[in-house]
Amino acid sequence: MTAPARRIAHLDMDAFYASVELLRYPQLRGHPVVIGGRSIHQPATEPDGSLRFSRLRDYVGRGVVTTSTYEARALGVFSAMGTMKAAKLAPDAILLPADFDSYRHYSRLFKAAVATIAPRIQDRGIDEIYIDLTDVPGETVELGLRLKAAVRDATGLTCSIGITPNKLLSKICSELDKPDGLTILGMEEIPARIWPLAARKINGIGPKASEKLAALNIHTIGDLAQTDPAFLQEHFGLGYAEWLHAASHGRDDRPVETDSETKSVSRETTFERNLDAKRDRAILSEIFTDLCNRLARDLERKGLVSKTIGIKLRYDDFRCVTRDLSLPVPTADAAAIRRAAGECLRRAPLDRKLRLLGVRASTLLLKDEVGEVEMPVQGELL
Ligand code: TTP
Ligand code: MG
Ligand code: MG
Repeated sequence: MTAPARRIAHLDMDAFYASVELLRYPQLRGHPVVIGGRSIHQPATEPDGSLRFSRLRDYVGRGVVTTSTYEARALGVFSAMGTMKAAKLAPDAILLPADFDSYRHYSRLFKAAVATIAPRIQDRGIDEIYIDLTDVPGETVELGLRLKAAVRDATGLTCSIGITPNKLLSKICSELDKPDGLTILGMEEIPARIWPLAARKINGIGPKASEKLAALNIHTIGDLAQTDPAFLQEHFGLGYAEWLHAASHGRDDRPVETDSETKSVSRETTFERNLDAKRDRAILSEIFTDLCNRLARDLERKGLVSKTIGIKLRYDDFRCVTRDLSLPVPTADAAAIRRAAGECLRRAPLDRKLRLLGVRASTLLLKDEVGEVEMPVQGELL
């Protein structure tokens, strides 16, 4: 019943904006360089044709550092630091203004290069993507090296990649060996390699949550994994506590959502106590209908209709199953969603207690694009 192991990569470009600038000004390679100036910090051409670069010490103003090369980071200069504060740490660092058109250009180039090797890509911003490598043939290490080489050939830039069974772990791992890194990790390596890391390394544990965790004496991901979920629930509420617990054990079943397949909309809920499909039938049914109603409202609000309705169940042993059903007619109707989800539920094993129930609508279309759909007669619905 457990899904076969996936192979998911997270790829993030190294010091992205700064590295693009180094392509234009290769003479700056090896120097501390900071992006964050204004147009007056554009390099000036001297009468002899050479370029005169601004230095961080020339900066006056209230701006922040956008990013910096690893040489500047060695001096303590990082993204989001006040530029004048950075100037105290690294007065001789070169300062350049940002050129977003170039960054977008190189962003498109590196993503296209990856797509020639692995087409299932989810955009995660200008300099990072998730890649589903599950069905791409080849050894994991070789695939990782091929991806890096393709990015380098297409752009002249380096990136760092994490490859693990899910997005959560891969996002953590792409950072572990930056720059120019490749980190491959299996679930069995979580205690040794993930648990020693600070809790805030988990994407989804922000500054507020990590501060709150620290106050509870939970500092590392391992501390979190060892914490009783009931204790977490007292302090963070059920849903987030449950997610914290799963994340600390490296569990994450989110799919890589490519742009070509329209993304999905989903609603899920973790029960206050585990529910039995038979004995708690009434309450389960009520929760189920409520989820479908909310999902229908989400679709309505976004002007979407869905052709695929799915459910997700998590059992008391934390295993998950999903089931889905294609509809003959795309819908955003709560009753139709409830019927389809009910059909999915009948196809799922219900012999264990349930901790979580979710409903998902995918294969989404804009309602306006679908236009008037002729309703099939009742018999054709089945
Ligand atoms: P990041 O991938 O976070 O950083 P990076 O690529 O510069 O460095 P790293 O090697 O650690 O990945 O962000 C990508 C780009 O997004 C970065 O080059 C500049 C921009 N950015 C901001 O504009 N503001 C910020 O606070 C951060 C963190 C990044
Ligand atoms: Mg980056
Ligand atoms: Mg990034």
